[in-house]
Amino acid sequence: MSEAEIIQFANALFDEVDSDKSGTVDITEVRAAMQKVAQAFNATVSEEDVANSMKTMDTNGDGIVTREEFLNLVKSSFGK
Ligand SMILES: [Ca+2]
Repeated sequence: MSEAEIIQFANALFDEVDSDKSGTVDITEVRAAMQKVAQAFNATVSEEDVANSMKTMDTNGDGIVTREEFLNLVKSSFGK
């Protein structure tokens, strides 16, 4: 994937997780998204899993994940 494709992918993913379209993702939305994915695999998500994911994405630790934080995470995970 090129960087432009990665950004496009990350933006689409963020929009899906940001179910109330507030422009930020909070722990409720992270939990809902993770549960949706887990259900598809017939797995369960613990509060610890949710908290860990939140900690990874919320790089400045203010309790919400901005689009910028999310894009940076995806870029550092899949980019160069
Ligand atoms: Ca944050």
